[in-house]
Amino acid sequence: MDEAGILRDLRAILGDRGVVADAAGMQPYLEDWTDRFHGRALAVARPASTEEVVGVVALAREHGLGLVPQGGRTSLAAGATPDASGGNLLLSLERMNRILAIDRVGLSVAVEAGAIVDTVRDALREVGRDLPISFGASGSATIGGVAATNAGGANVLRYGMTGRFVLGLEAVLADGTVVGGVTPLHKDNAGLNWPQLLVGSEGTLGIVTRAVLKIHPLNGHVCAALLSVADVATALTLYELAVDRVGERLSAFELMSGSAVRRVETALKTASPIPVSPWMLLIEAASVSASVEADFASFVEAAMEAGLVEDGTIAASGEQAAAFWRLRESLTEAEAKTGPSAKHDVSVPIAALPEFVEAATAALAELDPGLQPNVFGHVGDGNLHFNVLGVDEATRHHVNQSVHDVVASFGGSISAEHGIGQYRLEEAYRLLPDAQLRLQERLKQALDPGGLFNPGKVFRRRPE
Ligand code: 2HG
Ligand code: ZN
Repeated sequence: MDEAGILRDLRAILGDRGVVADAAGMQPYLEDWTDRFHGRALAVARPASTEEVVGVVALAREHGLGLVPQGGRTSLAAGATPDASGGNLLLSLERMNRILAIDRVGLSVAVEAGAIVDTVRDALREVGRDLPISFGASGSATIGGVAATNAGGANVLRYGMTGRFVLGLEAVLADGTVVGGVTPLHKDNAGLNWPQLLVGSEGTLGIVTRAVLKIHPLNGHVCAALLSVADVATALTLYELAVDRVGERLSAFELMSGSAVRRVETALKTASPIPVSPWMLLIEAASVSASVEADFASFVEAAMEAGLVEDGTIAASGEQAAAFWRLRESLTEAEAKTGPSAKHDVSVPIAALPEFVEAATAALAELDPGLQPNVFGHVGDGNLHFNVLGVDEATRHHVNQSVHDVVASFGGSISAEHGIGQYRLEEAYRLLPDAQLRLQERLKQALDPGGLFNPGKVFRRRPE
């Protein structure tokens, strides 16, 4: 069938509101956040229900069209951007954005996949509950997107990755089957834990249409400190002290290089609340009990007495804490403002962080002494964004390879939280163990033999 016929059938399934096919309307759906990948597509399908998703999947299967699912389009791995062929359909879940049920006692929330993370979190906070999935893009990212990509963020050291929140999913498979649902069961060992197979699959194995997530008590007492330390080794000593003194109430332990913070000051005209030093830490603890405040203050005092901290302050108000977080969450935007960069989202064993930073810095200097790293990340997860400035798409592969080779020498991961998408596809096939790649290919073959879902992401395309 020709393009016009496919669009006619799509409109019959979704109605006019459910289809965007004009160039201007489609534009925002075709670009990735970093502005590095630009794709083309036949149309954007915007279903309003699971049944409509089933209809779109059937249409795509019938015509051999790739289907690229999209949430908030904030992927840093171009996981939701179509390729340049123009032969794919985009599947935006943005109209499926309802909060279906909040269970205060049962500690769960059921939502449609297109619900925005912040919207769900705000609704929960109104009733004294919380969804501590915390990262800069949470105002656009959707629950379906963060579940399908197993998104990370600043609270992972305490609550785990998004997959840890997932109690259940509803999903549409490539053959049109609707599997699962949103009954809030905290325990369910009846068979395989299949929802976790879709977690982190980046839309390549099924389309998440609904989710039921575990929620947490809203911590009424939150403490934040912005501290400067001389080096990464000292940051690690401080982390150990925080674990001892603050325990399970520690909710964030974020590292920022001084040069990354300076970039926020210059590119975004936002001043750092404390003088910029070689390395800075944003540390947070939270609890339902006020006792966390005294314990946090005594931890910071002990750190200062031990000479681990060069300068710093504990936030005296919620506004000051918010200013600390604004600085932290502006690092990505400030980096983007300075031009194209080679992104690295790596993890190594936590104790190896200082040695890794040294080795990766040395490897870059050897490759090209002019290369400038822009480093920040999540100490408690052993996860650093060891990004490199001024590297465009034509040359970034050498830089990626050089940093990833260092990561591999530490037994680390080339993606701690952002995923493979299309950005890291070649590096995944270069560095992931063969046994893992073969297992992944077998799962893909079993669930999506026609290669319908998110072609060219996570999995290499099969030869025609
Ligand atoms: C963060 O930690 C995000 O702020 C984005 O994961 C990291 O911009 C990046 O590379
Ligand atoms: Zn991160």
